[in-house]
Amino acid sequence: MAEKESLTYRILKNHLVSGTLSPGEKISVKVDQTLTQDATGTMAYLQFESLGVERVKTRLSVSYIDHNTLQSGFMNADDHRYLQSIATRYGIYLSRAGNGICHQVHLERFGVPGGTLLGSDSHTPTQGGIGMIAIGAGGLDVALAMAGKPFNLNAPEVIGVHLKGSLPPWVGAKDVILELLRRLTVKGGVGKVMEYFGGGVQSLSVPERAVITNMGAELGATTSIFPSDDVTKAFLRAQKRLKSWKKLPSGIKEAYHKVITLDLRDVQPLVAAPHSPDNVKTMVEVEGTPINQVCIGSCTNSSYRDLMTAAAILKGKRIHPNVGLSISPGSRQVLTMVSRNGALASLIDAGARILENACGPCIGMGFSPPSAGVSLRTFNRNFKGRSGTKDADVYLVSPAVAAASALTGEITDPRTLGKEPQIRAPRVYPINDNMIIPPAKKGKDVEIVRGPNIKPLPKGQALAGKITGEVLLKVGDNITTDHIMPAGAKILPLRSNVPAISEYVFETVDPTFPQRARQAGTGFVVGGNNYGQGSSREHAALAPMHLGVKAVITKSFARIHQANLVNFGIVPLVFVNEEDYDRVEQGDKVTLDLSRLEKGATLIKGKEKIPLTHGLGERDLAVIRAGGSLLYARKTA
Ligand code: MIC
Ligand code: SF4
Repeated sequence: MAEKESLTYRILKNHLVSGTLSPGEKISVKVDQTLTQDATGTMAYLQFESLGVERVKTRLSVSYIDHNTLQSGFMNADDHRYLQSIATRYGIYLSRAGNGICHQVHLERFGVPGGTLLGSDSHTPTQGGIGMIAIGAGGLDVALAMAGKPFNLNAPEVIGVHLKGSLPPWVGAKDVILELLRRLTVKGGVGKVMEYFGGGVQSLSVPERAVITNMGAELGATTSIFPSDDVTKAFLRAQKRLKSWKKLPSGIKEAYHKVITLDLRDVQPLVAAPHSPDNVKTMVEVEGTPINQVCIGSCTNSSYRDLMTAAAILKGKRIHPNVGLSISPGSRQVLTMVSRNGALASLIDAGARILENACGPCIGMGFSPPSAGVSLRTFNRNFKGRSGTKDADVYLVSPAVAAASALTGEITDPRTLGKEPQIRAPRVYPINDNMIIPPAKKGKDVEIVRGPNIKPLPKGQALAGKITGEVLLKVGDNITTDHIMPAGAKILPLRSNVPAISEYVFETVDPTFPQRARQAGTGFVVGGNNYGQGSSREHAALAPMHLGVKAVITKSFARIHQANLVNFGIVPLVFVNEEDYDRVEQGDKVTLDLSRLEKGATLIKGKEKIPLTHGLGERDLAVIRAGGSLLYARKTA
C-alpha cells in the first residue's frame, strides 16, 4: 500500500523502469533532471556526443561552470566555451561561471520535490533538502541519462532519521550531520538512503536541510531526503517557484529498515578533525588549537543564512592577524543579498578576502594553507592534500565556529560569544537568471567549439578470460578518489585530456605509480574497505584504465566509484575472505582468472588460489565484457 511506503520508495516507485524495489535488488529508474559541473562535465559531454542523440531527453538538464574557474591559461576557458556550445546545441541550460556552485543554484532555481535528479557530482544529494531523490554518479551515467536511458542502482535500504526538538543557540545544521558522521562513520550510509522525519524537521529551513543532505555524501549514502512541507513551500514561494511545490510527507516508521533518533536539543558544536569527515571531536577536545586560515563557502555552507551568520559575528571586529579569511558565496543570489543589506561590508571591514561564487578552496583552486598550516573550513571534505597543501591540517566546521575562530586565531566555541544572531529566512529572494543561458530552440546548426586541450575519448577493450600482470599498488581502508586522481589548480585543467591527467594518478600515495604502471603494461590495484569513497570523478577510473589497470581488488567499494570502474571496463572484485588481503603484496606477479565471472574470479599467485567475488549484476557484467558502458550502449542501441 502506497501510504505504507517511505517517501524514498514512493518517489523511486513513481520512476521505476525495471526491477523490484527491495534492498539490494538491481533497479533502474527514470531520470527527470540532470546536472553536470565543468570538472566532470567536459568528459560527460564528450561521451554524450558519442552517443549520437539529437537533443537531451530529460525534462531538464543544466550544465554548471563552478569548479575550474581559475583560468590560469587557456584550458579552463576553452572547456567553458565547449560546454556553452554543447549546451546550446543539445537542449541544456548553462549556468555561467560566476553564477554560483551547482548545488546551491540548483536548490534556488531548479530543484523539484518528488522528482529525480542525476548529477555528475557526489554532492548532488543536496537536492534532498527540497524533497528530491538526487543521486551522484559518474559523468558517463549522466550522459546516458541525458540520452534517455534509465539509471541503474541497487535498491537502497531506507534509514529513518527521527529528528526531535530544535537546535540550541549557536548550533547549526552542520553540527547535525557531523553528529551523524560521528555515530555512523564514512561507511555508515553505504547502500542506504537517509530519510529525515519527525517534529524536528520543521525547525530547519530548506538551505539548512540541504547542508545535511549535502554531507550525507560523506556517510557514503546513496542519497538523503527531507519531506516537502510548508517550510519547503515557503522557500519555493520566496524563490517565485511555488508551482513546483507539492506536499510529500515522510515518517512512516514501519517502512524504514532502521530508525535512528536524534534530539536536536542535544546537538552541540562539533568539528571534523584531520583527515576524515568522520573524525569528529567536541569543542572541548579541540578548543584553543591555533589556526592559520578560515574558509567560509562550498556547496555545504554558503547560503544566505551561513554568510549572514558569519557577518553578524564579524561585524565591527577585526580578524586575528595570523588568520587569512576567505568567503566564497554559494551563488550570485546570495552575494547580491549580502551586498545589498550591508553584510558584505561587515565581512570586508573585518578583513575577509572575497572570492568568486564558486567551489574555490574546497577543490584546491587557490587559497591553499601554508606549510603544516591549520585551516578551518565550512566545507565537507578534509582529505589529506585536498586543500593543495600536502601537510596541512583541515578541520570541518559550521560558519559560526569558523567566524568565531577567525577572530581569536584559535578554534573557538561560538557559545562564548554571547547572544546568537537571529537570521530570518528571506520572504522573497532576488531572482535574476540572466547568467543562465537557455538552449537554442533548434540546435542542429550550432557549432561545437573545441580547444586543443580537449582530447578524444580513450577507448575501452573487451575483457579477456585470463589476465596476467603485476599488483601495482596496495593501499589500506577508505582510499578516496582524491588519493586516486587528485584535483587542485594544477591537475583540474587536464580533465579533458586523459593522457595528460593520467600522469598524476595516485600522486599523493605513490608518485611512481604512473611510470610503473606504464612499464608493467597490465596491472591491478589492491585496496581495503570503502575503496573510492568521496567524489564522483570518473577520471579515478578512466585514468587508471589508460595506464593499463584491469582490475581493482578490495575488501569493499564505495558505490559511485564501483560504478565508474564498471563503466570503463575495469573489474571491481572483492576478497571472499577478508584475510586474503594480507596474502597479496605490491609487486606480486599474478594471474586473474575471469573466465567464470558470473560466479566470481580467482587470483592466482604461484601455487596459491585466492577466491574473489563481486556485487555485479547481469548488466554490469555485460558492460565489463563489452569493454565499458560506451561500447555496450552502442552495441545495444
Ligand atoms: C569534489 O567535491 O570532490 C568534486 C570536485 O566536486 C567532485 C567532482 C569532481 O571531481 O569533479 C565530486 O564531489 O564529485
Ligand atoms: Fe564544489 Fe567542494 Fe561542493 Fe565539490 S564539495 S561541488 S568542489 S564546493
